[in-house]
Amino acid sequence: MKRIVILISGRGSNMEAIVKACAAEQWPARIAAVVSNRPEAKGLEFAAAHGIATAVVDHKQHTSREAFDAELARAIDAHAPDLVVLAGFMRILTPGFVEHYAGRMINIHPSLLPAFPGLHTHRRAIELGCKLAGATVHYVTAELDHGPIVVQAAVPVLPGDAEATLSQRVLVQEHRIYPMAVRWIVSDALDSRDGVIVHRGGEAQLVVG
Ligand code: NHR
Ligand code: GAR
Repeated sequence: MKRIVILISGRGSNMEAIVKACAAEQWPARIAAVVSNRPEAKGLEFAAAHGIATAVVDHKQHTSREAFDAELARAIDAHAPDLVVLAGFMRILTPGFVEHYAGRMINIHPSLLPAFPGLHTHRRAIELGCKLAGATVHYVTAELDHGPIVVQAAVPVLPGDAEATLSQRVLVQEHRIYPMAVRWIVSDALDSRDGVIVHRGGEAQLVVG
């Protein structure tokens, strides 16, 4: 059984989708803990209600990113994870922290990377008149939103879209591709070829919503 620790900062709907898929599809894995940097994160309630261990490491209680990351790593490593899943986790992580979890930490980013790394992806896509938007699951590297891509989902940007309508359309697809990506990893279905992640069985690593 692979052990998964999920990091959240807020609502936790992606975490919820992963918890539910893990149970429904009987993955060879368990969600060992959910950790938040915000004590008020809504997702903590869902995790606790499902019998999952929760922890809070409040970034506001730490004077530097290094000190916060050290405490965060302690909370995570208490659960000996095989995989760390960033699910709406909103703190940039230091290179030392990323190195400690190299090859076993993934993130979902709400854009079609390499377009729009960083924040406010949907607003920026609308402002620039993009016709296609989406989300990307990628391995986390020290460079923000730049790690090897596991799977992407694409959705149209529709006339009249606002940040709220576009982000909702993308979120529906996030809830499809993030559980899929985690399932692939815990069942050892992925391979790295020249730095590119490929599904050994040839399953599509693109979802079009
Ligand atoms: N850390 C590293 N080193 N590499 C990545 O690829 C990371 C990461 C930490 C988080 C998620 C990412 C996203 O999917 C992620 C990927 C937060 C920010 C940010 O600017 C940017 C990207 C992501 C997450 N955070 C502000 C900060 O100062 C705080 C913003 C807030 O609290 O609302 O850390 O988009
Ligand atoms: C998701 O859309 C996720 O892609 C995005 O925040 C939302 C979290 O929702 N992540 C980031 O913007 C990371 N910077 P959730 O808490 O309901 O999963």
